[in-house]
Amino acid sequence: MSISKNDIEGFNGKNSSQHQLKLAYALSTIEQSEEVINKLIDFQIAIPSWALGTGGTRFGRFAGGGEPRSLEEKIADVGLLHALNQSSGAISLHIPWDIPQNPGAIKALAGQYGLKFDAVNSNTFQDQPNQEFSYKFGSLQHVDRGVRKQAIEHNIEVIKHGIELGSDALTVWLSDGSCFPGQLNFRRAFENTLEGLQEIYAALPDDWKVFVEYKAFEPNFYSMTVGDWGQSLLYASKLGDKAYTLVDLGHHLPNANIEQIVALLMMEGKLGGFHFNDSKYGDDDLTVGSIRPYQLFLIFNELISGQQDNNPPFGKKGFGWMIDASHNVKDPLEDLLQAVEAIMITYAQALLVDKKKLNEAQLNNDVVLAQEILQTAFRTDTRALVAEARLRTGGALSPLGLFREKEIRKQLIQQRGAKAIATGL
Ligand SMILES: [Mn+2]
Repeated sequence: MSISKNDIEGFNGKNSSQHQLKLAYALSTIEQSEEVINKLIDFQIAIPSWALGTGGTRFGRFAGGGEPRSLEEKIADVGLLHALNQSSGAISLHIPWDIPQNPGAIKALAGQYGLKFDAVNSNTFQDQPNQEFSYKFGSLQHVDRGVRKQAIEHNIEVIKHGIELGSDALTVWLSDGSCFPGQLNFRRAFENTLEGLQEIYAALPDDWKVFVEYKAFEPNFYSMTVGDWGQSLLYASKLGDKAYTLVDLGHHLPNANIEQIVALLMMEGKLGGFHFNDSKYGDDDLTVGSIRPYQLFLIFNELISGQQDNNPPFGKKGFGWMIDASHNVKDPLEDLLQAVEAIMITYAQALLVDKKKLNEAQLNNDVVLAQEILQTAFRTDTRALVAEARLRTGGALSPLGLFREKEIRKQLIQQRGAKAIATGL
């Protein structure tokens, strides 16, 4: 299933006059419009291979049909998203759900869709068939050296797959921890984990990075061995220059000040990756921007103002930006289009913050003015600028609108069947 240039041009033609009206208003009221459009054009967000199918919960999974049945079909789905929005130019693979059997062919296929391979992800949070040791009591933290060795070797294997595909980063998320007090010796768990990460780190090519992702709770509910940004930063600092902290928005305790975390990680040059989603209570994996758009804006504001020499600029090789959500009740592709849209709108809003005025307000302790400056930017409608960035790069004025108009899900169901289920959670 792919969408043709003609389809996109036809759709854009039909919607052009409406768009031009909105754009003219935006251009006349937003001084930095051109600069914002150019930054939006550069911005790419990776799509994880596990987000293309319907997500399940502990209680059930209600698939919508037409899900990708193979890695090739997953790449086709991301290619479709990218054709529609021109901002989803990378795919992040999860091993072993998506082991490329023929890396050369997979790389070539991705290239046809204009896609690159983002960070590769390891999995030691599940047991795989034929695996010698179980991860029931952890992987890198495990008291048994044999289990730890198996987890280390798996991560090294993932790096090898990534090298073949042209990826340049490994994301390690560990479910290690404990469910009950006394179950774990915290210090031993940390030291074992660090030792394992050091062995994995040693296997990284020179131009690679490793992202250490943290999570406050789940599946372990008493302690997590990489439970917060402090612990992640501790590992990343001890590992070395190629190790960074990865922030997943849903992996914090309720009401955590994520924007402050982002600011300090950037100050230390240790923010490496970002997983976008949203939540009401915990790791809900809801669509980014659907619950707390202002929080997302404040995070972007820090990301933009934290750009320094030791932090790569937006849109270039640097941060690993990825959507990490689960789509239980929405069409996964529609949800991903909404997510990318929300990120672009918010990024554009944050670019509008008057940094100079904000700095002055802060130095004058003018709290009211500081809030006014932030909220003026947040309340600016940047949708026409986002649409214009897409138009200039060959995307659709409304990716979701075209997806629905072409009845793409219906076509995918016809092609792949109503019971096609993607690998993943
Ligand atoms: Mn994540």
